Amino acid sequence: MIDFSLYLVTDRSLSKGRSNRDIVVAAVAGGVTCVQLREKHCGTREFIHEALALRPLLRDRRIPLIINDRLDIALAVEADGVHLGQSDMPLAMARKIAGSSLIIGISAESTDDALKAEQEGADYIGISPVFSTPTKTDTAAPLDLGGVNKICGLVDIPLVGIGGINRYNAASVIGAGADGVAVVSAIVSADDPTDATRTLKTLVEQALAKKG
Ligand code: TZP
Ligand code: MG
Repeated sequence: MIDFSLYLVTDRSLSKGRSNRDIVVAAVAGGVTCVQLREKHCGTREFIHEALALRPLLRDRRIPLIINDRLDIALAVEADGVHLGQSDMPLAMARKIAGSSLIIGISAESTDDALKAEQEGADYIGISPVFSTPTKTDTAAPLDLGGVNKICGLVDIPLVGIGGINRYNAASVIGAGADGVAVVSAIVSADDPTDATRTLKTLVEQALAKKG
């Protein structure tokens, strides 16, 4: 079973000058369980360079490395998975190319998106945005906890909430039914990313334990 409970999504533009590697090393020390490399503004060669910088340190700790958007890069760097949005390569095509061993995660902004992703064989779903967030603005309206709860009741594969999640609301997202929380700024922009990760980890573990 892959542990998606505390899922870090990188963003170099929010990391206050620290590298992806700096942030990931710190988050690993704090107990992050999954890392997605998300690069929206660089070329292919640089994206590969960033992925290769993270791969050994995550592999040694058996923490999955997921590549955002780019199946070709995920395969080329032998990452553990790829995360695809609704306008990226269709899941069926990605699965055909990648085979069954690559983790494929899908972004869903609605119940229909989530059900379709599950039917088509996604390994997990990122439901978003849970809350409004300045980190990503081209999103649907926030699902809020009610929307998270509804989708979680209909889908059996792992569901991770993303969007506006922080130490003050992470437990409520798990309480609403999510298997994990994915965060960008709550870790990437923290003055002490290890401490921020540790705090989130405790909250998420407690909330998961409560559900039994
Ligand atoms: N996808 C949906 S919302 C989002 C992404 C990448 C951004 C989440 O960022 P933050 O800072 O955790 O709100
Ligand atoms: Mg995408």
